Amino acid sequence: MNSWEKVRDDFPILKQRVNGERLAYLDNAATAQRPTPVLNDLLHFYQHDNANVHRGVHTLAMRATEQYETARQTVQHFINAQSPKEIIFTKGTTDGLNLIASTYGREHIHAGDEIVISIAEHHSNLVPWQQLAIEKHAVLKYIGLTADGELDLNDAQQKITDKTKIVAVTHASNVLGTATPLKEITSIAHQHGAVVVGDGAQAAPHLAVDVTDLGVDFYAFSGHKMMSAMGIGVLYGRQALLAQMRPYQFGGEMISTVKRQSTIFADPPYKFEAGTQNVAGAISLASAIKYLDQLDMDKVKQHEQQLVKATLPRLLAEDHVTVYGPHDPAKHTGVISFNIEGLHPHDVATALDMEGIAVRAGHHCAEPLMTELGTTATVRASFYLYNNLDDVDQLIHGIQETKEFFHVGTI
Ligand code: 7TS
Repeated sequence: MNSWEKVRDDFPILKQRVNGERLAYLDNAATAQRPTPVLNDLLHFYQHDNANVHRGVHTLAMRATEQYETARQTVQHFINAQSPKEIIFTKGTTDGLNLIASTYGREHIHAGDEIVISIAEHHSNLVPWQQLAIEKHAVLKYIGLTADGELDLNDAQQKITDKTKIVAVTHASNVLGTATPLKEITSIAHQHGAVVVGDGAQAAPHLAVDVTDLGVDFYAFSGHKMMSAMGIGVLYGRQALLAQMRPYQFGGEMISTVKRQSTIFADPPYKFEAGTQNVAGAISLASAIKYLDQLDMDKVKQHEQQLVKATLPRLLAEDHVTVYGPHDPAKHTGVISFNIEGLHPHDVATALDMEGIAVRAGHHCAEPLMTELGTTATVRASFYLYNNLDDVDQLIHGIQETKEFFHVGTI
């Protein structure tokens, strides 16, 4: 058994049968599964150390606080931030992006200013900027795609101008399976004095992220897509920017002193963490990061690459199947979107589910991208570190069975 097959043993959920078939879990872009060590760490926290953080001097409170703050450092090292003060725990990517739009965005965007995003954005990195633009009478501009479905750097050069105050782009698309040139975009944006927000929801779980090397000002991602509990995420922000920003929410734990008519806020990151936090979630995220670090992020990326290499040519060789995004496996993350001619993606996903294959169908919270691709929905298979060639075979076989069942191409 190779080491990746051993990894599968850490995921008992994968051992079940679904509709009488072996489970091929290929909906990792929506959420990943959790390995036993992460589940054990969660259980251990609740069984031994559960207490609220930063509030008590009793032993359990101190233990919980120490684990929470150690988790912050684990995240800091994982994305190579300069300080743990740059790591804000959030509910997830959506929460982090809304935080920036509501704080930095509200303060710095004025009438006539430009916000630049890409046409490939998930609604989480689109609607907050769109609504901010409406509120402030600013202009929302979209960077387009190349014919291959990659983010068009030439168009980015055109769209980002001296009027641009914020550039917010995804680091990897949840539909097209492309990683974007975030570092290059950051460099263009900085030449024009704009700040850059990276959406790392589909990148942080799958490739080594270095926020210092990327040069981004903000970077958001979700724990649940990288094997932690749900309801925990991270917003990285450069310390100098966080220090100037107003808080997102007000309440307990985010203050230094409160008087009847005024409040002095705590320093970052605490200024942005109002109320009781998801302590167990943060601990589980640190546990998931340890698990990923042991496997090595570059190897995780290579493993997913191998699976895409095994899948894409077979999918492209299928009659009546349209594949979206680049056809070159080397340009792919572990996400593949496709359609079968004449079939609604939901029917395809239901048929595949009968074969034990879990995929997602729909617009994937990227409706403007769907319009750009000339469709309303796609089927999406997305890999993670525990997937293997049996999953690939099962997917291809499932697609063939589905075509046969619906008589695709014969009527
Ligand atoms: N950004 C991208 C690129 C995403 O793929 C997602 C979630 C989000 C932001 C939002 O993350 P959340 O954890 O706050 O929900 N994407 C998907 C998906 O593709 N299918 O289900 C969720």
